[in-house]
Amino acid sequence: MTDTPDYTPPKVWTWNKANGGRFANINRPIAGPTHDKDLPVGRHPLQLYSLGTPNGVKITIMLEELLALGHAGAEYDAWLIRIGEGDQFGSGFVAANPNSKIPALVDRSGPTPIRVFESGAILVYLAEKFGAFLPAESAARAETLSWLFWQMGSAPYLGGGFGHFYAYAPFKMEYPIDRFAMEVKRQLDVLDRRLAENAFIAGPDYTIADMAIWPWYGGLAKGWLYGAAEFLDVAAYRHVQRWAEAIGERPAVRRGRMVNRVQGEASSQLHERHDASDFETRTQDKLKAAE
Ligand SMILES: N[C@@H](CCC(=O)N[C@@H](CS)C(=O)NCC(=O)O)C(=O)O
Repeated sequence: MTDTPDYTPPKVWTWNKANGGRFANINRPIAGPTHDKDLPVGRHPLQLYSLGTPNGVKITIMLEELLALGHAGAEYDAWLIRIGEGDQFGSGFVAANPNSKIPALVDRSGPTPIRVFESGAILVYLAEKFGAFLPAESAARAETLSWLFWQMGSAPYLGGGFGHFYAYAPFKMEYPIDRFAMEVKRQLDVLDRRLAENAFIAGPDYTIADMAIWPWYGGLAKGWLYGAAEFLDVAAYRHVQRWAEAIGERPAVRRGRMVNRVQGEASSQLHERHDASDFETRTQDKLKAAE
């Protein structure tokens, strides 16, 4: 250990707004809206309110995969929620997700809008609605849901634990980085062993479990998260690498990654998506820029 423990917690915790970490401006110890703001509504049955983070990308991948399969009912409007600017605390967003986190989906295809929040719940909702990417047979379904819930329980150790202390905390602390690096490497090994024997996470078929796990652990394997590829020696997880590469090449995954994305090359960002042709416009912009 190189850092000296010099903090004694007070009897009662109080909100110290200036804790210095990245995202300190949006972290608060209370729920509920901070301001009145209705959510926009587009022309499609499904309205997605999100941002191109790993949790947001799960849903845009699923929607693009459904559309690629020919499910016209999966047409969607994707609206940008800028969490760094506090959009998740607007009254309309809180009505869609009382937990104030992206992604949130509103299904307006029936007489009464249905809200769905939590990315895992949204994936299951869409899989059941369209009868796709979640096997009907009992054993395969149980395996898929087990891995989906594995992701929901595991990723906070990767993002909120490892990623926060390695990349976002105001200074480096050996204890939490060590603790969460150990856990994340264990999780990568869980996936690597599974993928050594299976093409996809739940077995021979591509499912919502892959769509949930790939943006986090596939992104980590590809070196997209936290600048930690070397530190975690992600290249050593050969089967995760093979799977991450194969999924990343799917056209629907490429499209899904662009939606609500506000980082990276301008040509990789489609801030809002309201029509399939929005991607083509982006591609044309890219070709023009290359001229
Ligand atoms: N368990 C949630 C996690 C969602 C989540 O953490 N979303 C983050 C972005 S990836 C967010 O909206 N953060 C805003 C905030 O914490 O205020 C899910 O999977 O949907």
